[in-house]
Amino acid sequence: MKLVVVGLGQAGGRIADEFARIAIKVRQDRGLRIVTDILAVNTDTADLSSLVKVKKDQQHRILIGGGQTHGHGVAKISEMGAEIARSEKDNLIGIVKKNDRFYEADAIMLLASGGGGTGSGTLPVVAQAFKESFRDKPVYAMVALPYEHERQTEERAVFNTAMCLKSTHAVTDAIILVDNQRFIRKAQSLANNFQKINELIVAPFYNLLAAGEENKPKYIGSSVLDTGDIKETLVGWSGIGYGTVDVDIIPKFRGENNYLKKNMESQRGLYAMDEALAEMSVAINPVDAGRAALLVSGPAKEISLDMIADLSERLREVAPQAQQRMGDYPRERGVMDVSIIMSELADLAILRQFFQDSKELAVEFKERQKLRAVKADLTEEAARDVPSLLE
Ligand SMILES: Nc1nc2c(ncn2[C@@H]2O[C@H](COP(=O)(O)OP(=O)(O)OP(=O)(O)O)[C@@H](O)[C@H]2O)c(=O)[nH]1
Ligand SMILES: [Mg+2]
Repeated sequence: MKLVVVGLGQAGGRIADEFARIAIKVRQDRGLRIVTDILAVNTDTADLSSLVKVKKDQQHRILIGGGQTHGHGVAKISEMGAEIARSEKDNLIGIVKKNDRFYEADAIMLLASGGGGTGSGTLPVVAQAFKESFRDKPVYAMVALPYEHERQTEERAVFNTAMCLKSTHAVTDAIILVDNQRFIRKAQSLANNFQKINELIVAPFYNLLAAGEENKPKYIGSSVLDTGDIKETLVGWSGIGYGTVDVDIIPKFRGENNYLKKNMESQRGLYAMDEALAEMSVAINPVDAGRAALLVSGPAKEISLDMIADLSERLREVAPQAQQRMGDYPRERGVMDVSIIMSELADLAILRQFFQDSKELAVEFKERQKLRAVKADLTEEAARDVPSLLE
């Protein structure tokens, strides 16, 4: 599967940079193309110039709203991000279309954080514009949710995220939620280590995108998870997960007992699968997923039909209502890994929390505004009889 990747705002740009890094790696290591173009769009010049892998020209690092923000961002005011995007969307559509390989792209992936102003504000507007212009390509969004401490202390982060999610959901084919907080559960040292977090966020896409592009027969699995399968899976609220296990961690069974041998082979896949499920990008209840896709990749001799059947059965157990798609990709060396997409999630506690909190904030913001207006009136009233020096 080949994507056009567009990163919006700082987080979006940095995650796009990570997509660029893995795309280069897939090209070098496997001779495959998983992206047709990667763009970073921002209101902030410094953010754009800090990127590493996204091409450096103005058709790839795109400054928007220069007239309003003078290249310094929108300071978390997502309404301003949205307004800037409205006046720049035709320009962005033009840039995306101009790429020679655009016709090869299977879908568009937009990336942003929910908590800032540029990414969260531009995301829904750009998504809607792309959706209307590129009718044959699904538009997906990936949104990085603010850390717990940001949710507690930065009202704007909560409010922006809620507005962004609500609006983006209305105009995209799927939204992949990525909760920053979940990536620091294991290692607190990851807090604010965005590069490492972004690597973890993008990791599942390496094999998920490459599997369907593979053309050498020896790397084509017994069941291929191709572009069509991913498009059929990615619908509505979604999460992704990735787990990996060293193939040597469970030694190869050398005895005669076939049953035991098969069982031990499956253990590796199941181990990686359990990790992928535990490490989903957002807390989900898999029972509630309407669609699920699983890709297992490992050395060819480690992947057996029995193992795939065991993984499929486990997936059925954890996500009994999901339309299931499975694939194997005999490509990795030394490790076995499992990438999972859970989609069409109907019941996400974290979403309800954002919407609920921001509903309360909206009321509070209005109250504060009223209070400010009253105070301003009182001040004006008090100043009425003071002579002015102006004519
Ligand atoms: N996953 C991830 N999250 C990030 C990254 N950088 C910032 N964030 C999160 O994104 C939110 C801040 O949004 P930014 O993306 O910096 O904001 P922006 O879109 O550039 O908008 P403005 O700076 O307000 O113009 C916070 O919740 C951060 O925790 C990143 O590289 N990766
Ligand atoms: Mg910024």
